This record gives sequence, C-alpha cells and structure tokens, in this order.
Amino acid sequence: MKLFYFPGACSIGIHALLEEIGKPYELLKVDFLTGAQFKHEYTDINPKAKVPALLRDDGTLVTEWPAIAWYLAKSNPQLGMIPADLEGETRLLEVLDYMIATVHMRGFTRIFRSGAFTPTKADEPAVQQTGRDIIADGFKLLSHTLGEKTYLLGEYSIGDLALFMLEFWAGARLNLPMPENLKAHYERMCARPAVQRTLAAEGFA
Ligand SMILES: N[C@@H](CCC(=O)N[C@@H](CS)C(=O)NCC(=O)O)C(=O)O
Repeated sequence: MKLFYFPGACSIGIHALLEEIGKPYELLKVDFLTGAQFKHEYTDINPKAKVPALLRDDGTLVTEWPAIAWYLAKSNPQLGMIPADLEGETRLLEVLDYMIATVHMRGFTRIFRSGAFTPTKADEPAVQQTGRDIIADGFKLLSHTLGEKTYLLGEYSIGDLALFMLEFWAGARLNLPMPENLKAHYERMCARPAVQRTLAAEGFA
C-alpha cells in the first residue's frame, strides 16, 4: 500500500488513518513546490493531479478523501472507524461530504489556491474572504454536530480525521478562529499517538 501525499495537505488525514491502522505502508511525496502533481510521472498514475491517492498492492488506485478513508476503514473493521448501523453510516457520510466538498473544497481551497477561483489577481483577497466566511459557517455547523461529545459522532470515526485536518489548517497554518469545542477536539486528536506520529513524519512536530 502506497500513499501519495504532500506534507500538510489533506492527505494528512489519510496518513493518520494509516497510522491508526498500524499496518506497513509507504509514503510517496508529491512535491507541490516543484509542481510534481502536474508532471506526467504523477498524472500517469493519477490524472486528477491531486493528493491523497492510495495505490493498493494489486496496482489499483483509489482517489477522493472519503472513498480512500471508507476503503481503509471498511477493510480494517477491527478499528471500528465506521458505525455498524445504517443510520450511523448515513450520518458519517453526510458529515464527511460536508467537510470535504464544502468546508475544504469551497472554503480552504479558496485560501490555498485563490488563483483557481479568479483570473484577476486583484480579486484574490475577496476570494479568500469568501473562503474564510465559508469556513466560519462550516465550523459553526460542525461545532453544533460535535456538541459536548468527545468525538464528532460519539464514537471515534474517520469523520474525526477529516475534522482534524480542517482544524490543523485553521489552527496550525492559518490562525483562523475556531469554536472552543473544536479547539478541544483538535487537542484530543493531537494527543493520539497515531496523529503525533503523522505530524512528526510530515515535519510539524
Ligand atoms: N476532492 C479531493 C480533493 C483533493 C485535493 O484538493 N487535494 C489538494 C491538496 S489538499 C491537492 O492535491 N491540490 C493540488 C494542487 O493544488 O495543485 C479529495 O477529496 O481527495
């Protein structure tokens, strides 16, 4: 099993999941700083030019954060990182899709890749402000979902790893405001040995 990643990118949540699983895997860095995601050596493998991407031992590739996390969690049921019942699965998919498709792709990506949202350089600050607004709305909703619970849906799940990734960006990279219960969730996640190993391996500890 090989994970294509870049330090601090959304692949960090999948990296932490592989650490939770604890089976051998290989990390392959796609160096965004040199534009390696767009070079044929990578796009021949993943034409989407994005990370994360998981290359399985049979040579097949899985892309898209929720699909990779779902595959890894389902193939390691001993971890119990997907609820066993239909209602739990539905709620997990609901919150995962919101975190990735809305808060990540519509919010954080506006900040990290402003140029992809406007052809006009002068408009980029406004694009970033829209991103911050989407993130603030997202955090309000996710804070409500978490409430006083330890983990997003009660039991620890792959949803917590997606939330960790958003909290990491907001807290460690962008210094954005976060509701108190999300800050506490982030601290709980950072205390997990698997997350600590991930942060250290990506150069953030
Ligand atoms: N929908 C994809 C999004 C993946 C994505 O946007 N990844 C970013 C890193 S966080 C990326 O690879 N960006 C490449 C770039 O900006 O050129 C998923 O869920 O995995």
